[in-house]
Amino acid sequence: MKILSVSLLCLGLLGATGVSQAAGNCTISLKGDDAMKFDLKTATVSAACSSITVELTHAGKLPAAAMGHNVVISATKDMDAIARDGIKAGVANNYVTKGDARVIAATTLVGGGEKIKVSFPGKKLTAGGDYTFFCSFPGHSMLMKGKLTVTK
Ligand SMILES: [Cu+2]
Repeated sequence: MKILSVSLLCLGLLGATGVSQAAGNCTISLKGDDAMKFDLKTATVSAACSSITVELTHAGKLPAAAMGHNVVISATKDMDAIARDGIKAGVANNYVTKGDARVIAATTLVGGGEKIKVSFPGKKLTAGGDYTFFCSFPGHSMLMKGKLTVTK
């Protein structure tokens, strides 16, 4: 009987930890560099967050004109078209078409040594949906992308 109650307690603790992690994942923190890479291939956030913050740090030295980075979040199926249209929108628009309804969130462009962040409501995401974060600087989304997992 004693063993049973100890196991139940352990299960209870594990359950509580899982829940608090899901509710706590309201930040996506990414680092970009001069080698056209993000430090993460995956990130997880909760659709229950009233606000999700996307943070980007450019840890490199190159200026935004040569090696600028941003973070765009969209449904995975929309990524290629958003990136293509973003090239037309140009650097003045941070390589994101103004008012593009397919874009769930996007930071502005940063160069080496700079940081940027943007926030959006968690309700713009659906738990279990297929989402991607990527950089829309011309050519970068080939390498600079990752899977965004959305929990409840
Ligand atoms: Cu980039």
